[in-house]
Amino acid sequence: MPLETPTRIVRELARHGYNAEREAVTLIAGAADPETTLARAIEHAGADAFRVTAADVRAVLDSGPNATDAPISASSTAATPSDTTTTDADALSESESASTDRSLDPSSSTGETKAETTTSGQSSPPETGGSNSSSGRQSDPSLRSLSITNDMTGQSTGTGEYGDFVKVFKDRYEKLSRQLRGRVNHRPAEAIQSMPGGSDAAMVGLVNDIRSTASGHWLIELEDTTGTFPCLVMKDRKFASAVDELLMDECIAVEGTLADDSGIMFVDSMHWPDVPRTHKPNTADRHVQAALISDVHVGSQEFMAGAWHRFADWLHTDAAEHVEYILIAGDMVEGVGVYPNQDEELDIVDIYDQYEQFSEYLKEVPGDIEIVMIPGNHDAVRLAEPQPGFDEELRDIMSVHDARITSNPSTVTVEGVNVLMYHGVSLDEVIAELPSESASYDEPHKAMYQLLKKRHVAPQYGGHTRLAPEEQDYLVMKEVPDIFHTGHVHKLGWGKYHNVLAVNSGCWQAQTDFQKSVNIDPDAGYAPIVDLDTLDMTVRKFS
Ligand code: D5M
Ligand code: FE
Ligand code: ZN
Repeated sequence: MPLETPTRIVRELARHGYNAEREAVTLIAGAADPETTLARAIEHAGADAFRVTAADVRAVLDSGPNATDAPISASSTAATPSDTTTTDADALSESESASTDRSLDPSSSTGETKAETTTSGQSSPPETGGSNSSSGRQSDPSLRSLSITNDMTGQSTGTGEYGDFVKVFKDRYEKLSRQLRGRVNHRPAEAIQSMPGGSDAAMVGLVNDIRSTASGHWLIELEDTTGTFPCLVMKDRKFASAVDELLMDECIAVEGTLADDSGIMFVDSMHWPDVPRTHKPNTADRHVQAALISDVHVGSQEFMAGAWHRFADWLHTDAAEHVEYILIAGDMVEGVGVYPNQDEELDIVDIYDQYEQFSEYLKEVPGDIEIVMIPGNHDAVRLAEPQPGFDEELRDIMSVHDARITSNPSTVTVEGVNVLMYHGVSLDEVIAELPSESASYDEPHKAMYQLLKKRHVAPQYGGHTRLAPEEQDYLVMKEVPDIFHTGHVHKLGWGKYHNVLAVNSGCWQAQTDFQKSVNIDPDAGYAPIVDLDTLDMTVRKFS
């Protein structure tokens, strides 16, 4: 099989158990005889290496029997990578229209693709290989910075007993009430109960109950660590519509006046922990990009291998030279037994085989790209959130790319930019419970705005999202992220909320029978690419 595309080369290397530097792949693609060059580069790398480097390929090209042909062949075959980028260019131009079409919030997305010319930086003749260092395709790993906070893998202490629930809600209250304390002069529920009738009062609490009264007003019961207190929002108040956006167990503050008998508070204002409007996001101090993807669903009959190959191919081109990170927000594989009758649509029935296959697809990604992964509801970790990162056996299977594996949710700081990664199961609930203007499958980023406002990735306990009580509430957004990245709903949507870039990244799985039956039309085969120095976003289409 001719090795005319980077993906083919990467796959061939992977078949031999090797990962590859991007530049190595480019050099092989540009060689007169890619097959031989590849075989000899593998030999040069040696059996103990796990990566074929550009130096290996150069050594082969410089020293081989065809060495004298090399400059000619390199320049004459410079067309090879350019040919392959024609395909990429198609993808790019598609993505240009896609990104413009999909600019749900044009002010926050550039809608502009930054395709490099396909000739720049490619295929320097091997003997001048040193000059390749000027090619932008070479990234300098020493410039990178990546750290993870809030990883709870191995920290789970929950036993599911009553005491754990008390602890986790107490911690939630502590963390979120702190965000509200400076804004209202609140008193504990217990103290409010004994205040004189008619007093002004304020309370911070978790929403314990929401009921509409016979006359159409809203009765919200708030709970703090001392007790509960009923708060009445009259239907004609301007902020009454905000009650429609409330979820159980979220933390809010109210200010108002007590009734004559001090048995209820008439609410005059409501407050959320929220993201300050003045939030100034951190940005990288060099031009570097991250691809935000999720929901790969390898093992499903609907997994879009072709789109994935095109994405991987593109990553090997100059246009992707600044993509140094890929953040994957869960659902690496389709899993087994996740939904009823799911097995009828499985391509790979064994969960470990699914991860093996996922690992094969990961190998197509240039070896120098840093990958961070969190699990989702289809992955083989506990379903209840927070979900710990993959266990040793799965890490071992996926070790090929040395990806960082962390819990769902986690905050990943990339070049100074705080990216909150969360798979997104609670989005189904936010979309189901809130009015469609506030959250819908067509505008998943708006559902994300609600979570940012509530400063919690999955507020509601006991509903569709399963939560596991732990010593602390890992699902609280203690710090304001600069980027909030989710997946799960398989819809692409992005926008800015108080300067935080919210991105729901679509999927790599075509519509399933279930999705057809409920009219979910997934956005499959897109890769949102974020400039970490500006937080501008470009969407590239590979499907
Ligand atoms: O789910 C992708 C999206 O589709 C997410 O919004 C849930 C929804 N979904 C998919 N299959 C089902 C079934 N069988 N029941 C309910 N909801 C479903 P993901 O879990 O990421 O595949
Ligand atoms: Fe999914
Ligand atoms: Zn999911």
